[in-house]
Formats: sequence, C-alpha cells, structure tokens
Amino acid sequence: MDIVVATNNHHKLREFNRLLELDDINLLSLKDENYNDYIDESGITFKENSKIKVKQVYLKLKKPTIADDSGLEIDFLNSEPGVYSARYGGEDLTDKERCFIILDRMKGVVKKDRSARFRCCISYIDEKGVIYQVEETCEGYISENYIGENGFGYDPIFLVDDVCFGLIRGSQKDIISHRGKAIRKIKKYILEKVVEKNE
Ligand code: ITT
Repeated sequence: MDIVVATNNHHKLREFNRLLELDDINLLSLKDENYNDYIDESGITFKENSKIKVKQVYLKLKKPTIADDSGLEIDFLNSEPGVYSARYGGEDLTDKERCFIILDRMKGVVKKDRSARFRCCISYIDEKGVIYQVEETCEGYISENYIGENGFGYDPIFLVDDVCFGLIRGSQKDIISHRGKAIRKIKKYILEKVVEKNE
C-alpha cells in the first residue's frame, strides 16, 4: 500500500519517514509523485489546513494521503504565530530570521510568561476518501537566546524542561514532540485499517 506524504517541508518528511515506517506501507513524497500544485492553506485552524492539504492531493493522485499542519503558539503573543508559523514576518524570511523576530518581541519577558506549545494536526485520507484527524501538542517555553542548529523552524528557541529542541537529536525530539505523538496515534489507526482490510 502506498501513502503519499503531502508536505513540501523536507524536515517534516524526514520525521514522517522516521516514525511511520510500516512493513506493508510505502511512503511517497510529493516529489516522487511529481506533484507541484500550489496548495492554498486558507484555513484558520490547523485542522482545516491539514484537511485542505490531504483533500487536494488525494483528488489529483487518487492515493491515500497524509499531511500535517503545525505551528507554534506563544501565550504572551496571544497564540501567535499559530497557523501563520511558516509565513510569520513575511514569506521570504529564513527560519532563523523568524526565530529572531520572536526573540525580539519576547525581550525582557520573564520565564513564567514565556509559555508556548507546538501544535500539530495530522489528517489521513484513505483510498475511499474517508478522512481521519488527530491533534497533539508539545508544551514548553521560549528561550531567551537562539540555541543550537538541530531540527528546523522554531526548534532553536523552544525549550522543554530546560532542553532546547535545537540541541537534541531527531530521535529524541520524536519521543516528546507534537508531531511524534500525532504520528504514533495515526499509525495505530492506519494499522487497524490495514488489518481490517486483510481480514
Ligand atoms: P507543508 O505545508 O508543505 O507541510 P510548511 O513548513 O509550510 O510545510 P506548515 O504550514 O504546517 O508547514 O507550517 C509549519 C511551520 O511551523 C513550520 O514551517 C515551522 O516554522 C513551524 N513548526 C512546525 N513544527 C515544527 C517543529 O517540529 N519544529 C520547529 N518548528 C516547527
């Protein structure tokens, strides 16, 4: 069985490959499928956007598809950048530049007010077009400095129990991260469906 991973973010793709390894399942990237269409993430929630991604890709490729929409919510910034995490501060900025915008906006804010979470909604659309969704979070807080070069996005400014995501290995991040938790949940669902189909 083939499942298309509907993401253009190669870091996410690597996390999916690491976590969604299943004997009967072959993960395909959008590149493998020569899929280059623009996906308009016009939703205002992670749930809406991850559904938009799987539906659009499924309608064209007619294959089971999985996608994630995720982002960082900072309490002090009224949950910003939220669903705009990938575009925060402007489309052309680098991940590092986006991190520094946040560090600047959080300058002088005391630790107890630096709480934040990564949120991730994963949608899976099966061969019949039935959609299943899971949402998970990873609670933490925003560091005062840019720390480490591991991971991607806001990892170098996100701390869990004093450990920065910018310093840990991918396999360690998977254990506690929003995406790690969500992929494990959806993997269970997909496995159950595969068993049902083979019965
Ligand atoms: P696709 O839509 O193609 O999957 P994207 O990067 O545009 O790729 P999103 O719209 O879901 O994906 O935006 C997610 C952004 O949230 C991402 O670009 C990062 O800036 C941030 N983000 C999400 N998960 C993260 C993680 O595990 N570590 C660091 N930053 C993360």
